[in-house]
Amino acid sequence: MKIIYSSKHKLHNPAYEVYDMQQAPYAEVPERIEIIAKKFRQENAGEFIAPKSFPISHVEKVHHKNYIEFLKNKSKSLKPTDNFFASYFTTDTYAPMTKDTFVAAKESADIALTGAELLENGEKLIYALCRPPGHHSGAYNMGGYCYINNAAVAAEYLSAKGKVAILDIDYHHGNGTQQMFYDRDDILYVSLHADPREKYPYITGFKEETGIADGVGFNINYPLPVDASEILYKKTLQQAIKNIKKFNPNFLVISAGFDTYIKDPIAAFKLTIPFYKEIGLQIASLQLPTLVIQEGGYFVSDLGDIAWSLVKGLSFC
Ligand code: Q9C
Ligand code: ZN
Repeated sequence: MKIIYSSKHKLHNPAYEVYDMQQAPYAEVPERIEIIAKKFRQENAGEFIAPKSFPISHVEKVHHKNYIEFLKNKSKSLKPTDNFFASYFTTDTYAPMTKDTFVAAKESADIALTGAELLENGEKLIYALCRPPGHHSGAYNMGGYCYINNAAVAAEYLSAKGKVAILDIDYHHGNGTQQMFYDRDDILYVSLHADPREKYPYITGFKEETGIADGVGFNINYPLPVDASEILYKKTLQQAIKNIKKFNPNFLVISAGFDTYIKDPIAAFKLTIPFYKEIGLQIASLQLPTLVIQEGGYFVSDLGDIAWSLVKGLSFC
């Protein structure tokens, strides 16, 4: 396994989010990535590689240019202590902008692209330590701690070389990723997540959302009860894996969120640390070149152990 990492994510460290009309501590903290990186170093999980800088055109294949320019110019214009909530180009109050938000988000996308390029060149398993996360960011919006959709940027890059399946195992539906590829038959999006009637992002993630035009049948949502058990999760994942196999992709991108963990402070699934190895084993059974993109996960002290458990399963091919 190769691990793509940069310390630049630390530059993005918002002071607070707004929840229920009040300032609340920002859950998406820099320590999230540092604790996973530390665990991977301790376990000698693989070679650490710094990201290459890719042209912004790769990002603008899935995001609208006007949105990316706004993100870049507005970020730069802020004062070092600003925690700015945009009133457009955003879906919610969980993605404040700071002076270095664009710098960190672009670096996060470069981490994903560096991983995608290595996969293209024959690498079998890459772990992209992306932060900020991406799957709630759509063609022209930030939201839910996300600014640039790293998994989508990587999938778009890989789609030039073959068919791509995206498996999203974050607790929340990846509304941004779904939107970007909703009319495409060369990129399959499959997601397991909490019922959107009760949990963020609330308005997408229903099983009736199967794609439009050429994309019909290439978007598969598995909404689950907000407190889903390991047994139900395992059964549902088996269905998801079966559908990915049927699609017969050349590459697999995993949107790996660890907010499905039993102790996660903002979620309620019941998954335990050893269960992530089971998830990894099921994914590995596909025997595909696999790019893991870090998404959510907020019980910070256990994120290293969760990631390592997943990797132990993934490496078993
Ligand atoms: N007070 C990701 O996992 N809801 N984003 C926060 C908690 C926003 C999650 C409410 C959830 C966004 C990448
Ligand atoms: Zn999430």
